Amino acid sequence: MEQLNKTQSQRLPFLIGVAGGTASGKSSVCTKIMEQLGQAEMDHTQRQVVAISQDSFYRELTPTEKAKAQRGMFNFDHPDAFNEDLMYETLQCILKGNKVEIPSYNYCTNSLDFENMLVIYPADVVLFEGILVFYFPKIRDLFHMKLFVDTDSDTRLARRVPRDINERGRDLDAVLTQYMTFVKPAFEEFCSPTKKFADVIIPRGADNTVAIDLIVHHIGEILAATNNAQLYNTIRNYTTPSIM
Ligand code: UZR
Ligand code: MG
Repeated sequence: MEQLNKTQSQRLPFLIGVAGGTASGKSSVCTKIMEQLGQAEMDHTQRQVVAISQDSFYRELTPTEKAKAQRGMFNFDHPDAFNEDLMYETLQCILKGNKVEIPSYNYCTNSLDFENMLVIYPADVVLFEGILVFYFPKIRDLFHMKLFVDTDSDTRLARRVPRDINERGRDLDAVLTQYMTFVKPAFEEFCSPTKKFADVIIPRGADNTVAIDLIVHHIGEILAATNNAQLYNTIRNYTTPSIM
């Protein structure tokens, strides 16, 4: 992680947490928010809004755990599967306006991919999405706004099955066994209770265009205020003679 110069480090972001069960549409909600703000096609270094996934903070598994994961016997839906400290430190760093690098996650190998690091440039709005982003109190307290994507369990399972088979290299039996053994019980124990911490609950996820429009409108106002403040500072620095 790198310290940036003063101008960049003054860009202190508004941090939004996006939680919800597996396949509830968290990433899609983030993508829609970014698209509607005209951010999706923008160059990464220029973006005012960025999205990060909690998947980048799975902790590295021991060889025994890796073997379990290959057999679908490792619980990736449990809070212990995550590196809480790294998640906290990284968000702190982002909140201070610094550039950070985080690994991507490879679902086929169940491991972090340090070869393909994601560079997160300072932005005005940072979306952090994942099943358990509101679970850890220390991390929960960092968010300025908390969204919970609330999609029916059967809809989520119907989405999760083809996704795991097509994108994450699993077979049907393994997907269903893992769902019944780990995903569903962990959702009920750890994820669903965090809904009460949300400021806004989005029923039906990314299909809920009205909720997304409202959120986008609110973020748009934050961005406008930030842009105005930056413009004001630039003008003030330009017109105020420096006193030595
Ligand atoms: P989303 N997950 C995997 O399937 N494999 C991994 O290596 C790491 C995570 C799953 C995890 C969880 N559970 O339900 C899901 N399992 O990713 C969270 N089993 O991702 O929020 O995109 O559904
Ligand atoms: Mg996801």
